[in-house]
Amino acid sequence: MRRLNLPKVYPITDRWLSGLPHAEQVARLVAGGARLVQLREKRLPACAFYEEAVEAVRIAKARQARLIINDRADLALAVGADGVHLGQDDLPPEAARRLLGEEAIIGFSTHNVEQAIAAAHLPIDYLAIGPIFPTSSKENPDPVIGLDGLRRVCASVRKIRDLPIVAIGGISEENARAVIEAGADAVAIISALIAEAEGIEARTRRLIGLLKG
Ligand code: TZP
Ligand code: MG
Repeated sequence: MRRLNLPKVYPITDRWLSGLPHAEQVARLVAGGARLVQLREKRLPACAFYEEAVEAVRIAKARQARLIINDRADLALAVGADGVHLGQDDLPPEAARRLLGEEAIIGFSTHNVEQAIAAAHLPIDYLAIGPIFPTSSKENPDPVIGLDGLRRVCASVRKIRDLPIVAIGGISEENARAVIEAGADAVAIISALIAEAEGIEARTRRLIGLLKG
């Protein structure tokens, strides 16, 4: 299987935190240089999310950025997104792979070493691990694993397979470099980029600059 070339900064949208439609968040994130964005929506009805996702895909494609849909392989397929991000309780990655095909990007959330080891055997393109630090962007988050937990996950997964690892949870300008130095290929971020509608583009550009090289 090919190895996904992940940009170091992987922003995730949140309509309720930012107060902006998903497509507008994507427009600001890609204007700031984001190359891969995830749409994360837990409340809107599918028909409303679909409309926003169609527009978000259009904006991302115009800037050669890739777009991933959280939770819903059916929506990812319907809107022509680049892939889907699945959690432990979503459609199994094998089923999403059958639905979306070999070219689709499939990401998978894990929360501890045991889940990460199991995930390394799945047909996925990247593994997400977290929360690394405390977060208030997720309801009922799993226990924080810290940088030591991240190091343990990276070491365990890489014994099995060269699978890109995305760290998530409480990551900000202040700690992002330490997260990459602990072994993550990328940082997935909600609040530190989009919690305030004003300045999304500038914050994205700054973070990408901070992690360059
Ligand atoms: N999964 C683990 S932590 C988290 C998710 C979706 C929330 C990350 O948001 P933030 O604001 O970057 O901590
Ligand atoms: Mg999910």
